Amino acid sequence: MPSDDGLPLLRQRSGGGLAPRRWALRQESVLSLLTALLLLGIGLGIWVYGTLPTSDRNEHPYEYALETERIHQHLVQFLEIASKHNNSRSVATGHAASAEYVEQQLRWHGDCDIQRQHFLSPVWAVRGVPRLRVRGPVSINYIFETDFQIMRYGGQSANITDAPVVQVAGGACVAGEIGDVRDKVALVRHSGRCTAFEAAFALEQLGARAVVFARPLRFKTPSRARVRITDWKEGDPLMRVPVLSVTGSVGQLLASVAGDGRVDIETDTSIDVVKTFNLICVGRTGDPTSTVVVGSHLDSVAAGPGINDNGSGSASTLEICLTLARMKYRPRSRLVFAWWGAEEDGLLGSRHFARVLAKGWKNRWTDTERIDVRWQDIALNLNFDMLASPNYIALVHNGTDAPGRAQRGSQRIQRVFENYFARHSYSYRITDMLAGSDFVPFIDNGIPAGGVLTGAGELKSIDERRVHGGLAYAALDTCYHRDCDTLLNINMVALHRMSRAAMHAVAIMTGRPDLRAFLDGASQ
Ligand SMILES: *[C@@H]1O[C@H](CO)[C@@H](O)[C@H](O)[C@H]1NC(C)=O
Ligand SMILES: *[C@@H]1O[C@H](CO)[C@@H](O)[C@H](O)[C@H]1NC(C)=O
Ligand SMILES: *[C@@H]1O[C@H](CO)[C@@H](O)[C@H](O)[C@H]1NC(C)=O
Ligand SMILES: CC(=O)N[C@H]1CO[C@H](CO)[C@@H](O)[C@@H]1O
Ligand SMILES: [Zn+2]
Repeated sequence: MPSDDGLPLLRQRSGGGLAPRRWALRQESVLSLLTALLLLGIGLGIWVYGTLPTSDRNEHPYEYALETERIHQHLVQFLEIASKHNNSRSVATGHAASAEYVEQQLRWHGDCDIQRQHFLSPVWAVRGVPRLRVRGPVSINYIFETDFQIMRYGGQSANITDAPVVQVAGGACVAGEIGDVRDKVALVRHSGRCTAFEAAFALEQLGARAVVFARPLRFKTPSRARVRITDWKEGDPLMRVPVLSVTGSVGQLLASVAGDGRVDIETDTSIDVVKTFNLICVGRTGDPTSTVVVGSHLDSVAAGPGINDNGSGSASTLEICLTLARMKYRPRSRLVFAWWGAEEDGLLGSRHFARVLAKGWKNRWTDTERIDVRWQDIALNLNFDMLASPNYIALVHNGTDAPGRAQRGSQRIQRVFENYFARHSYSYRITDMLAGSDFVPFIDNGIPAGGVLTGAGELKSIDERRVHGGLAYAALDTCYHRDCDTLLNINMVALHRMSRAAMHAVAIMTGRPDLRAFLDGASQ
């Protein structure tokens, strides 16, 4: 992989992306060949330098017009906003201020109509260290995070003392089989055919004071899985009683005392339902029946400012929008830019968008808010989440993962990104497109999607390091979902390459006269 491709030298944090050169030739036997190659190489180099970059630049003017430094400036603003909101841009903290900044930029320099789409989002927080204690001949205080966890969205604060434990038969999935749990702590050891939320909620309805899920013995740690309806919406229930997860061995002990053993559970948590919104900017030109939705999420997790995750995606989306406006771009297909809210709480913003547009669902704001997009008019979705992980790998979503009607078009989108990386001789890898970001509601509702990203908490292997450079045995983003996800966590080379990949796809897709036919595979 070339380490110098004519890019301005940007601040690079950890060497991500610079691959070691591998010398495969044995010098002594091929000296003359080398000389010939060298001359050829110089010739080629002059030719490439003289012609390719300029023609490539002429063929892809929008891609080259995108300035990484401007994206960085938006990130500086996001960080400033986070610092004024308890170091976070989550739904409960700096999200609204981030959206106001984006809106202001769009008003001043954009070429689209700004619309807000409001929805409710549950916000969950653990405010103090919880306690779990078994009373018996020998009392045991269990250790938080080692022996037990509070599952996410697992209830309001509670102070339960000396409550009997009862083990629930089956997976707590069939009300008739559950038995008497009223005023008891329900222990569930065998997960059944329903989700953790369905089991926990059924137990709460039957009067349980708390629910404890024991993990199978092979797991050494308790779980922080979510006990909430995945695509929660206004009106749906949330857990009120505490829901804990314990390791298999703690579960075994609790089961052995069930019947006469008693426990204390103390939690200091909160679930609040807050109003948040998606920020949508609907383009003024281009064919509305062939709309391209370019999205990224604007919120961060509560734990940190989210400058890579996912500020890098939303800042890039913003700058793509502003750059196209500056260049007076006239797309053939209409462009709609979206900054989703509440992604970190389970893609709630993009799910809300799909629910309202695809399914005609109404919440109490639907009638007063105008969103000028019809679901059947959306040709595709491009999603840009994390684009600047310090130890990055350029990742392209695998279109074949998209189900049913969305698959063919998603494969086409994947190819467009691959063409960009191949043209620049940048290394990249295909990654799945199953879960984890805002493309999900699109592919699940028949709309092709795709996108690029640079990786999160997963470790880079030695083989990947050989191909993609950077550090082996280190996370692609060590600061993923942590308070150190700040400007220092931004790899400028990654940001440069990935944001231009994004711009490339936006320009190629909205520049085609036959976008729908192209996505159907009918046209090349
Ligand atoms: C600020 O964040 C810290 C750490 O996440 C948390 O403990 C604290 O309660 C937060 N304060 C406010 C006012 O939200
Ligand atoms: C919980 O209840 C116990 C016993 O009633 C009490 O000693 C303890 O202070 C309570 N804890 C909280 C946080 O209220
Ligand atoms: C893409 O996904 C399909 C199935 O979803 C899988 O068979 C294929 O191997 C994947 N491709 C790559 C390059 O990972
Ligand atoms: C690319 C990537 O890792 N994006 C992350 C953005 O935030 C969501 C929600 O926490 C993660 O699941 C995604 O993985
Ligand atoms: Zn995240």
